[in-house]
Amino acid sequence: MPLQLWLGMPGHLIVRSADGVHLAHAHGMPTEGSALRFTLTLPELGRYLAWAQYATGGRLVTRPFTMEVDR
Ligand SMILES: [Cu+2]
Repeated sequence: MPLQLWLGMPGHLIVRSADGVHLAHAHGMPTEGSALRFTLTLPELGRYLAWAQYATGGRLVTRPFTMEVDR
């Protein structure tokens, strides 16, 4: 399903370090098909909690995930 703009952007990403010290926000750029690409520079290696948010089919979708930054 095609992406729709949400708050003026095709996608939003909130990333928080596991210890809560760092918080980052990035906007997604559309790619081929319905994928989103986020570019983000994080201050430290380690585990981060993330939430990607986008709109499609007339509804808002929030996808939580964790990621391990090791390089
Ligand atoms: Cu945003």
